[in-house]
Amino acid sequence: MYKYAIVRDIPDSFAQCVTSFVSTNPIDVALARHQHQLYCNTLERLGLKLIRIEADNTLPDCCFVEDTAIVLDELAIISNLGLASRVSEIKAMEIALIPYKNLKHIIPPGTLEGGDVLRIDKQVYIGISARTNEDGINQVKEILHSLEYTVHPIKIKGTLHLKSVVTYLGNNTIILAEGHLEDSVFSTYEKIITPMNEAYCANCLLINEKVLVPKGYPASKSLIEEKGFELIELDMSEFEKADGALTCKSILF
Ligand code: CIR
Repeated sequence: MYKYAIVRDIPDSFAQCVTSFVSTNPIDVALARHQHQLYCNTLERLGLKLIRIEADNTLPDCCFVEDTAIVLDELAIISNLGLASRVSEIKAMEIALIPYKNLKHIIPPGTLEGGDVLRIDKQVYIGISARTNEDGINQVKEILHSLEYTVHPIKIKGTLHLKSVVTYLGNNTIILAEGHLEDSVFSTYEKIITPMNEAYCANCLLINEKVLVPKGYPASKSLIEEKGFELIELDMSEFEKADGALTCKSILF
């Protein structure tokens, strides 16, 4: 069961974040703040105590805290983000985690972003992406070796992070967007495959037996419900425009 969620407020500069999203409809920062508040309220309603980090207007992507650390029961690993404009985001995360965890660090030339890290019990799947390199993954392996975690590097294609296309729902079941991973990966799990036009719904957030899903993906929602999961829908429109999804906006432990 998770007890804490680290979240970070939305900076005034959020509309200048890095994104591959092409749209004539720019990010509405006020709406993003409203959606983020509902997200935070939902985490609290699910029993989590929020650890809230202030926004930094010089870091437009700073609300995507997931990328800045991997937090496990035994320790936390502070990332070295793969995008220069985001590297300083780790400072506030270190300060937030110091009271709770022993900290380790990924150091250059290794890079790692938490969005590439999917942990399921003692299995740690890490996407090799434009943001996370093999050196970074090897450093995680070293750090976790004595703690009996198994690290699995995974080649991904056509997506920002591993967790943009696959997340864990509980009950040995993953949700996955087709076409970004080799078929043999995750063969031991039950799979829910999102329809092609609903790939964004492959990022869901499991919190204490409830599954948060982005609003507006009805086919995926039905598939998840058919498997018996309890869902909570949240509007993520302004974060989707920023290439961000549900897991990106918190670190749970
Ligand atoms: C970025 O490109 O770095 C941000 N705009 C989005 C990061 C999303 N984070 C995540 O998937 N864990």
